[in-house]
Amino acid sequence: MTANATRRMTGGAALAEMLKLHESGPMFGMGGFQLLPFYEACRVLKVQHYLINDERCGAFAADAYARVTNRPGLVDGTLGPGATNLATGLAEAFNAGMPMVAIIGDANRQHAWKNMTQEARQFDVLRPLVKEAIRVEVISRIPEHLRRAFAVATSGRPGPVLLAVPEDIAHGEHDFDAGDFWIDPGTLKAQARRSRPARDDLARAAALLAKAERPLILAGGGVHISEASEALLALAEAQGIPVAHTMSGKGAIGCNHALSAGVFGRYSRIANDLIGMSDCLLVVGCKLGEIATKRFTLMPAGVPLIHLDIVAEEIGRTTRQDVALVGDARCGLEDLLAELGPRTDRRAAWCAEVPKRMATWLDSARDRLESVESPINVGRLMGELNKILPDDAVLVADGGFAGHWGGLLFDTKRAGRGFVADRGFASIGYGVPGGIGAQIGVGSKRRVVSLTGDGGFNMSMGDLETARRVGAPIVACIFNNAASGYVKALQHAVFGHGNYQSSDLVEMNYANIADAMGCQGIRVEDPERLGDAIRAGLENTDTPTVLDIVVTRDPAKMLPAADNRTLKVTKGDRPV
Ligand SMILES: Cc1ncc(C[n+]2csc(CCOP(=O)(O)OP(=O)(O)O)c2C)c(N)n1
Ligand SMILES: [Mg+2]
Repeated sequence: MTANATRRMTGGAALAEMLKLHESGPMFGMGGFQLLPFYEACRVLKVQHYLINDERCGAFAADAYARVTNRPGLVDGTLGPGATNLATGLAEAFNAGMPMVAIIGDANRQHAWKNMTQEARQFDVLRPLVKEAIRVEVISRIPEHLRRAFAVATSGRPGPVLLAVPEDIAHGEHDFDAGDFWIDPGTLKAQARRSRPARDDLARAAALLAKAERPLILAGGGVHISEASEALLALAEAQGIPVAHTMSGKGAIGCNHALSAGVFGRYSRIANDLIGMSDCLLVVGCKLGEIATKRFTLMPAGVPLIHLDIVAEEIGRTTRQDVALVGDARCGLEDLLAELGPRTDRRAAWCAEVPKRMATWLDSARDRLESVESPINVGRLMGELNKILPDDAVLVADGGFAGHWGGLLFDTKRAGRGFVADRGFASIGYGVPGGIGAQIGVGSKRRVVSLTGDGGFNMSMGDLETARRVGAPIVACIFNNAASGYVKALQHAVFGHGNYQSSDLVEMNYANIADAMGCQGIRVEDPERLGDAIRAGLENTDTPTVLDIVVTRDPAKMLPAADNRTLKVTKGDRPV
């Protein structure tokens, strides 16, 4: 090819060509006129593209795909409602730091703002929900813009990038410079462009850790983005430092590892107590937001705190720190280990506290994990999943109780992102589309189970059709409590028994609905049948499976870690 060779194609085709070069994952979206040349080019170039039934679900699927692969999730929406439907999913990816590229169709610039159909200030609507928003104004710059989108999406704290493509750009033809179709291989995947903390900061952090008797690592989702699990485990084992995690950080080390202290924050097994006992906290890849800190009350004053994060200005945002380590989690953990030197056994007693306390906690949780109550206690479902799911399975959790129960009671059996919860924005409706994205991301050999409330399922059950069509045999476990349960439980706790407003759902049989949609539907009312139902779902790889699990309707019993009969609520307080 000569330096001046040109390639004549539409703007839409140039977009597809650049995505193909990026070897990026499947795209989820719903077409419209503006992006049709892009769709046609996806067909011709075999860029995998899946129709989704709601663009929000497309963004959720792309988000979950990104979570299990660290590669940018791809999503598109057409001008107007397609674009604005992306808002919730973009906010999730933005808050959770997930790499994503979202392409939206925009109005033909010949006629924009002349009451074009489907027109709205969509760019302004979505702008605050993405890390970078790019509007293509010059067709020849499409390759450059795509490179920029991938660079921004995968570097620093990853995030979604919006690319708005006016109709005349997507449909217009141009003699592109053939040499401009290149990519930067360093930007295909997060964590791109790693950086290391400053040497003197590392020395100060190491000095604090070295003198600590009871240090504790608090791991957030950044550990997964950085793929820092090995470095984390090496540091934890060599130095005798137990590891607690946020909901997004679950799997930072395997939950069944002797040093795993489980989740900390709003929900906790033993970790919050260990935080209270610790004399040095090392926070890694964690924003220390409301849930992780129990609304900013959990981190003890006066205990040295080291905060390692890729975003400099995130450090100190919610919680005072003694040492700020700015850099990639994996690099920072490797450097800390190198700085701390050889293995030490001097914290053996502190480390031994963890499995001892965990065993005591487990005893106290048996009433939930092994419950024989009917209607079924959600804890029993978690107990069965812990027993049955293969080590490499992924559990996706929706924004309602699913995330809470899963975050507290689910055990990943190895390090890595085995638990995917939409904690960035905590929307309900993530379970099914998140399951689809995760399944496509991990491939057909691994099984994906998703947890969703009935309310969340009602929101996105249309995409069970997508799951079936694209061949994603997810096992969707629906907590059928005939309620917007979390809301009802809060109303019960705050306003008292019987005082519920707009939190009841009608009784539904989701197994029948699944059957009618050509999926496997199994209704489970007897806790002793749960195990077989889960196994039947895992065995079926031909269609998605819906387990319609009838769980408690008593709002006093819905909260995973609190008993409403003893829960003390002061007015204006958020009880859980
Ligand atoms: C889109 C959206 N709307 C509202 C909420 C607030 N919310 C949190 S949990 C919840 C209840 C959801 O009901 P369901 O999906 O049935 O789950 P359950 O709590 O009953 O298990 C609601 C409405 C939310 N998180 N997301
Ligand atoms: Mg419900």
